[in-house]
Amino acid sequence: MVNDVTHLRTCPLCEAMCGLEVTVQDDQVTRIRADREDVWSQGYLCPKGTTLGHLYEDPDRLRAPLIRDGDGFREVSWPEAFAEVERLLAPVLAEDGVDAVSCYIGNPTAHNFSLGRYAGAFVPMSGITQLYSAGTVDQWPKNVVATLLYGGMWDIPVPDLDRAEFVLMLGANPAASQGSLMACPDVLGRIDAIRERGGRVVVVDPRRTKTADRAGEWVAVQPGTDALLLMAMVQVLFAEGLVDLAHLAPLVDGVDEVERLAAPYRPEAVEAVTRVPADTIRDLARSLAAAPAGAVYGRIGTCNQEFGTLASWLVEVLNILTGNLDRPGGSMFANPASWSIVTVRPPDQAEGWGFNRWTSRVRGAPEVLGQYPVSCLAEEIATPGEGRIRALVVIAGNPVISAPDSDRLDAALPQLDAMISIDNWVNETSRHAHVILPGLSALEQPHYDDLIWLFATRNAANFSEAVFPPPPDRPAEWEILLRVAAIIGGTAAAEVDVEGFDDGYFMGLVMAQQAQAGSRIADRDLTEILEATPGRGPERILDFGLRVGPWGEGYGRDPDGLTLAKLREHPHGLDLGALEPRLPGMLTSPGRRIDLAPAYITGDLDRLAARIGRGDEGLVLVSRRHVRSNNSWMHNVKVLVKGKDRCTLEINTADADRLSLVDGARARVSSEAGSLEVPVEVTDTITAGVVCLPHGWGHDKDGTRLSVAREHAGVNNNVLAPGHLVDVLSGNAVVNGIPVEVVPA
Ligand SMILES: Nc1nc2c(c(=O)[nH]1)N[C@H]1C(S)=C(S)[C@@H](COP(=O)(O)OP(=O)(O)OC[C@H]3O[C@@H](n4cnc5c(=O)[nH]c(N)nc54)[C@H](O)[C@@H]3O)O[C@H]1N2
Ligand SMILES: Nc1nc2c(c(=O)[nH]1)N[C@H]1C(S)=C(S)[C@@H](COP(=O)(O)OP(=O)(O)OC[C@H]3O[C@@H](n4cnc5c(=O)[nH]c(N)nc54)[C@H](O)[C@@H]3O)O[C@H]1N2
Ligand code: SF4
Ligand SMILES: [Mo]
Repeated sequence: MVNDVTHLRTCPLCEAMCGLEVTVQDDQVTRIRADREDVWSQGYLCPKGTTLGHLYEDPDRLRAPLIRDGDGFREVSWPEAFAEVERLLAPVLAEDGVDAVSCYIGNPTAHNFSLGRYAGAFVPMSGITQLYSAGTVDQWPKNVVATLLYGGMWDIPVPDLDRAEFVLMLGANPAASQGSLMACPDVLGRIDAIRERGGRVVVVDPRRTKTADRAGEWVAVQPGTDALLLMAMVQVLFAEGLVDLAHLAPLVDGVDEVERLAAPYRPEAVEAVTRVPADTIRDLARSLAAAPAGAVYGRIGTCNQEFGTLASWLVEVLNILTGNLDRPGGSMFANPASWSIVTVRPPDQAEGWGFNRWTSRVRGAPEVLGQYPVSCLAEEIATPGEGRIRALVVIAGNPVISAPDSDRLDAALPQLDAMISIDNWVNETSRHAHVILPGLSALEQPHYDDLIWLFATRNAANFSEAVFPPPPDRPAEWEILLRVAAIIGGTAAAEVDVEGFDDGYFMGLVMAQQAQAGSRIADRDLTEILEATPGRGPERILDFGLRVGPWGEGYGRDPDGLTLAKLREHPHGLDLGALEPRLPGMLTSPGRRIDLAPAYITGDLDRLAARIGRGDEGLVLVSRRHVRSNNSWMHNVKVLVKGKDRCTLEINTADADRLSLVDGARARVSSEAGSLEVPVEVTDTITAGVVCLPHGWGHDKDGTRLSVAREHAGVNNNVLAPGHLVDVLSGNAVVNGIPVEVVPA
């Protein structure tokens, strides 16, 4: 049409980072389709990417701040909202100090241009010491392992899918998730290509997922027992003389220790408990060792479970013992074009890192990488006494749905003296807030991923401009974060100098970068860097990150190098090539060596050994995702939720027959934590003894403003997840492998 304007824009919804072509007419989105010329995604997209316009236009999306008014909310101006934040926090801070204030950081933070870069400012500036996040229902085990093996909590290698000949995938379903801690558009296409070039992909999952179907090889596993399966593969490698560290040999300690520890785990010793035949385990170990290059990759199914850290550790151990770490076609480290603060060791952490430096007030849970398990949050709010959390800032999170023991958290939040949600909707969590501060819609802000490029299967860079100008009176989320942090830190709401705080934060980033080993600006004058990097907010940080990054111009060192201005000349993105080996240079572990058998991890092996003797547990529950859903927050998009009910309990035919359940009938599912009713879906794509619910549903609570989601409410599987169940080493929630009882409703 005549007035149509087409914008290029990276989809911010998941790690695939698809390039989109967004066509608009005035302030309306008329069409979204894949950008076929995007150098990274090359025309790939999923059904969610085309709904950014629906999110933008959603009448339920908040465009102004809300403050609590009786049982409901009232729209207010931004100055009024920040004044209310100050008014609510003042007594808490005066009486109990900042230790009574906590925050929860949710998943979209990792995908949001502003929030991602300024969460790192919010925490130190506010002085908040008790921090919770979705990370402890997600990848905390991976963070622990990366820290202990490679030195940094985000040093997580990814399978080099473009060159691998053998991939063993555990607890991941990229057909739904589109890849996780593995940023790659069109993972299924990559799986096809591996098979076409004569390679193999094997999927280990209690469910025969669409990913397993595409891979053509499915290994059904008993939930929570991946560590035993992987340990037996390690045993086979040693027993059959298949260990070959190749280029890694000079860097790695502890190989003999791993051999000794793995010795008892013969495949026959674990086949009953894992339900994986010994021959299959031997074949997997031999195939990995024999492949010219291959990788083991484990994701959320291997993290959100009883032995999350051991399983995540063994993924690395197998990649290392077969010489596949850091080799093309193996498991490699990406090299992001833009330097990120997330790669810096926190100032309070010693070399080698300390765990259990302090413990939680109520249950005595150890701190792990600065956080307690998210399941502690409810009790820390609800249990009276000194040190109780009285105020909470929720940043782009919905823990009432996403955290275990969710009914307890739902009951605890109303006991807060002050709750501030930085969120774009009134949902199950933010309905408890006293103040809701909405961010801009994705299309109203620029975009460049930060954290996600650390997990890319190929190096690239892509910046997108905002599609729509932000409404004139609306602060971006980085500004909201700075203002709230400043208020918690003791500045009067009316007096917050956002630009001053932003300059302070930016200077801190520059100094942190200069202190890094190998910094290209170590000897440069701070004011010179400041003057050479004009601008403000996340764009300035990005420009700086690109300049000091591996392809950057380095403030004059390489005049042809990358800057934000140069990247802007590539609206379809800039391809920076296949992953390249980065060891030992990128290691920040003590002595730049890899300790394959850290005592912190191997100390948990007795618990694993004891699992072998623990018999059949009856039915256990696991979680799943669907490509048309995104955690808890996209169920208000009509085109995504329409059609067949997707919040069903998957159950195997044999179990259904035994329990007199038929497809479509309702079942009551109960665990020690709670109980719910849900329609069943009888299917042989799930192993007998396992049932499965998607996570992120349960939108029938009063007081939300999600008109579409309410019509497709579903049930919240975290009502069933007992909060005390955590992976011991990481504190990560166990939401997979929960014992449940199922009866006809
Ligand atoms: N049983 C079970 N539980 C799980 C999981 C599981 O597999 N099984 N998975 C876990 C995992 S991996 C994760 S990451 C967590 C997710 O847990 P959370 O991060 O707590 O939840 P989300 O559903 O991602 O909610 C995101 C919130 O951010 C808001 N939001 C969306 N976009 C924006 C934005 O741009 N700005 C702002 N300010 N707000 C925004 C939404 O309205 C919503 O309130 O759930 C975990 N919980
Ligand atoms: N469409 C969509 N995409 C998403 C999300 C979403 O909600 N929807 N969420 C995003 C987020 S925050 C994350 S963290 C990622 C997660 O991305 P993935 O890790 O790929 O997550 P899932 O698709 O849930 O697949 C996990 C699989 O683990 C299996 N599983 C459960 N328990 C076990 C076990 O004990 N052992 C093994 N081996 N397998 C097990 C489940 O059956 C399931 O098939 O997805 C991201 N992408
Ligand atoms: S796979 Fe879908 S949600 Fe993920 S980035 Fe691409 S279009 Fe967006
Ligand atoms: Mo996640």
